[in-house]
Amino acid sequence: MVAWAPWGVNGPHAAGRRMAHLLWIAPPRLLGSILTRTRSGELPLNTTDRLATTSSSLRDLILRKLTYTLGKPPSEARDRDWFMATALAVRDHVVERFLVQMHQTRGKEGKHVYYLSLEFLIGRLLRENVGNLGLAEELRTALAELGVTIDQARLAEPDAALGNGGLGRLAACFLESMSSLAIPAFGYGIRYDHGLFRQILRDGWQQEFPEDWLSFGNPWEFARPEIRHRIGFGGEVTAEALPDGDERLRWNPGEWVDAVAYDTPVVGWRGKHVNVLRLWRARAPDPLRLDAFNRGDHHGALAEQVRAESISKVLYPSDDSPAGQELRLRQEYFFTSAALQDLLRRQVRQAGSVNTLAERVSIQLNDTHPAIAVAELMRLLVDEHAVAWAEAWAITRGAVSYTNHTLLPEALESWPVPLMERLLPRHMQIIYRINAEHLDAVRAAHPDDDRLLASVSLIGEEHGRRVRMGNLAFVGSHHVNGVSALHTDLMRQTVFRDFNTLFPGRIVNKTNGISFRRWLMQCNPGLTGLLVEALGPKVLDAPDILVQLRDLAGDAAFQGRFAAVKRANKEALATMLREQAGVRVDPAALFDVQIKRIHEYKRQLLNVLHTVALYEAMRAQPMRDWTPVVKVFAGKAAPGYHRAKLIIKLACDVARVVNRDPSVRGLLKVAFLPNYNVSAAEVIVPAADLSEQISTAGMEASGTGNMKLALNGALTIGTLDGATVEMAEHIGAEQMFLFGLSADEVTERRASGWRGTQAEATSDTLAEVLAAIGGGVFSPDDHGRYGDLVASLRAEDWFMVAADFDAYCAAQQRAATLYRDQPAWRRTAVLNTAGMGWFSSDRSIADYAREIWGVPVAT
Ligand code: 26V
Repeated sequence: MVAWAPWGVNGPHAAGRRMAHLLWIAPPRLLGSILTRTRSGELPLNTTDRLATTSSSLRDLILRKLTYTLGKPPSEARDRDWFMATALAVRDHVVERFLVQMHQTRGKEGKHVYYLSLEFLIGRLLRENVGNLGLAEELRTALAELGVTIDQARLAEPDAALGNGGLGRLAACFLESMSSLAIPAFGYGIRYDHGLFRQILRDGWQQEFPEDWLSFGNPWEFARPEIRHRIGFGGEVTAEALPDGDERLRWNPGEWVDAVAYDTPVVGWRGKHVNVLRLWRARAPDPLRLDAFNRGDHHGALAEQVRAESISKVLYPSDDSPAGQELRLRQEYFFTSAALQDLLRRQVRQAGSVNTLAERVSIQLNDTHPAIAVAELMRLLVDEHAVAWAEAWAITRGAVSYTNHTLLPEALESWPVPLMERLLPRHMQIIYRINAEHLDAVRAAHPDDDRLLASVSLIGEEHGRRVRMGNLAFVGSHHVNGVSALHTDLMRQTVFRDFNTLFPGRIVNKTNGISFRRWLMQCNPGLTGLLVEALGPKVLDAPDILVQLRDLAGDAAFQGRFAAVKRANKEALATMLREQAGVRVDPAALFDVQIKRIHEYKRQLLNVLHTVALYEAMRAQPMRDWTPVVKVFAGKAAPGYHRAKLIIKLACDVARVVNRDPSVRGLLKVAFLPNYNVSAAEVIVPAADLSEQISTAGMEASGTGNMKLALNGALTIGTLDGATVEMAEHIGAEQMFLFGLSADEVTERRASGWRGTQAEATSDTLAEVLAAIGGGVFSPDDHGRYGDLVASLRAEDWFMVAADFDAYCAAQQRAATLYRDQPAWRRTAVLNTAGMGWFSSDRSIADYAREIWGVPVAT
């Protein structure tokens, strides 16, 4: 008996449909009244008023939602309607928990955490909410009685793709963990009308189309039109003389935009706690200029509205270059200001003044996107709340902390001073003053060190005068953290080297983690059931006991069951690849997956080169005892990142040639799955055998896909980069296929004037692969297509693709060989899962809470 089967397979059945009709004809009696407020304002929380959690009450609630909220009879309902009705019913349960919690904790809440992030990559929420509320079984039965499978409803939910990749998904995992650990927290971000673009591959070329996740409404959110903050832009600063002879500076913005709150409740594991993700939508204070409209100037009448609302229109898909556009700065300031105004209002309401802010709140900046918070909080404290400058600075530095997510110099945000002066004139003054005081202090401690001053200044002079947002965030924070041990070390040695000398101890490490609810329990119920059987239900709450699996790693019976789960998951992925990529694969083959944003430093190109090498070798000797391999690629390229798009095209070109070649039939398949998103990851992650984590060492800050895949029993082929280093420590390096240059070696190579031709000269395989690709073997329609790409590998080879090629192929060889020894492979897979308990985002968040936020955690 599998003790964990929340989303088992139950087909729609005719009896259920008949039942739904009966219920429609005779609507069910309300089971228990919905929570109501008594005259005293207290919630009547006795059990008769609570929503019942039986399957029949859930069924009735869903039917009521379908009927009265959506206005549809079951006979007319489509999958999307069932999803909406189900989500609304589940939301009622979420709200109930929230109200109960409010009732229980009123006045007793401790320090609040505010997580400011321009991105929250949430994906679907139905399964997460149902799973965390513990209602999965009841819901399945309820829907079955209505003639609907849980997957019919679930798959009709659009992904909330309000993020680009790792950084946004981390924010979503962190929110879920904060709720699971019952840490009082708010997520603050932007409610984009359009999230990350939909990717279509047309003849192998990526094309972007807008996605429209809100087009059928969002059942999880609550619009809060009454929660609205004014956000200013432009205008000028005036000085006002005060009676005591001092002067007060006042910002008179030339333009106003309203930020309107939309709240999505975030339920923690076992429904323990509910926090809120508050996303801001931009609205014009005046929806239209009636005078202009009446004059017949219809465009002009709406112009302000269009300008204001463009702020929350669309997520920037930039992952290739820091978005330089003014709109991006407007987005950053917009949501940061709304968040700070919102939390200050709460502070004043609860504590009576802003003075105790730093004791009562912790504001975490997710990368530099909200770094303007440092200046905005100063402005609000000094200009709006009349706090003295020095005290305001102490409050700001006491409340704010900052997470860095990349060291790539080209990714570090900076804004041109003239743009800042035009858009945020008061903030620019504040930044100048912060900088002056900061540089005075540096000068006092290190006289005559102009290099040091230039390096730590908030204003850079390299490409015109620009405000360096990383430096601003650094000086305004009490802690600055990296996201893996290696990344944090490199932060100390490179981008923040001088800051680390000036402020020793300010930089700390907080290795990333992933939500085990989403990335194990929900996406892999088969494996979760097996783990519960083997280790007991405690594993669902205390993932560190996964280490006990080590005792079972050599047990043939356990291995068999572990492998059976993997096999079923691979069959599901095979179906998806057939339907969505048009590629038929054998689930018995080794599934080798690389799923992440397409970027040169992530080196999908290295994987493609190996694919070509393998293909050529198989073709040359088809009768050899090959390990059948399926290469799975998925990921989006930034729309303007031509090289990344070309790499997608190459993967597709190689796929076309390989998949059509009868000489490698049954040996090699290549699939590029279009439109990678969270939901696709939830199918691929449980099905992977081999996880590609092959970034150029020193360039991937952490990675989190590496964790998801290993937790689900994939073996890692990877470089010693990001959190993969720590995974090797927890799992055992001998259970992984590690290869390639270390971060230090990469630095040395680059300094030594390395060229890819040096690798080509010593590797026949590399030479053949480059000749084939460069010569047009995979692009017969355009022989020159990959000329430049190959030339750059032969020349600078910045990402060390040529340099690492042979080592990578050798590691691939080791993986293929091990796969042929299934007991050994399975044992290693079990050991990978066993070593991953530490990588729960609950552990990450508990570390933030204790060491950065000063918030107690009950564990
Ligand atoms: C931005 C840019 C812009 C300029 C050119 C290259 C480049 C490369 C990456 C980025 C994204 C930077 C922020 C980010 O998403 N970092 C990711 O954060 C994850 C969560 O901490 C972490 O796991 C990934 O390793 C890291 O790339």
